Amino acid sequence: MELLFATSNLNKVREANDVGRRFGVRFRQVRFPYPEVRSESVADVALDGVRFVYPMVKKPVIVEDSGLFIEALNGFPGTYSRFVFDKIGLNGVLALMRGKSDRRAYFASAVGFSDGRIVKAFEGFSEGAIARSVKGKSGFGYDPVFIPAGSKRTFAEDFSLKERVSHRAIAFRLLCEWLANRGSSKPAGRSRL
Ligand code: ITT
Repeated sequence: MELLFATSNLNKVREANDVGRRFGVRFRQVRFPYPEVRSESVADVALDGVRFVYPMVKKPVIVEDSGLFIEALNGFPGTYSRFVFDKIGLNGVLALMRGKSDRRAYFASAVGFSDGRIVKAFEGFSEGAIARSVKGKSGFGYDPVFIPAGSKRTFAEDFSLKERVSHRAIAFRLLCEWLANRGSSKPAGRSRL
């Protein structure tokens, strides 16, 4: 099946399709900019976004909101990750982390789905740490400074790991499993009608 994915970020579509392929789901990018509600929760942003987009496309559609939450910075940049990346970049974030011994951080992803009847969010998280310098060329955004738990390399150095364990891989797997099981009573993700 094909599902519309309203996003400006082609990297997200590629990562979604890496998961979708295993389930026979193809995500097709559509560009419908939507306002991002001010919230610290990626699920709130994704649900609000998909409620905005569905009436325009009138077909089953998803949006995804994601971000990097750094413990020593009280969760910053979180849902403002795109804005912060555009303004100060990776070196700006590393500068904010100078002298911090607590390097813990996590990525969060929430996929908001709507078919006009059901509005639902699927969330994935990826725990790890902020590197001391920018490393690797793969992926996008903060991948060169994020070292997933259990690894010594950043997502940008070891993209195959990202494909298997990332926040986005988890959220899209939950979505695809739910799509595959639709009609059965198996619960998945987070539901809001
Ligand atoms: P949309 O059009 O889908 O909103 P976007 O890139 O603006 O695309 P977000 O609003 O979800 O996406 O912003 C998330 C930002 O967080 C993104 O631009 C990256 O800077 C960062 N980010 C999210 N997921 C990431 C990942 O898997 N790896 C690296 N950085 C990521």
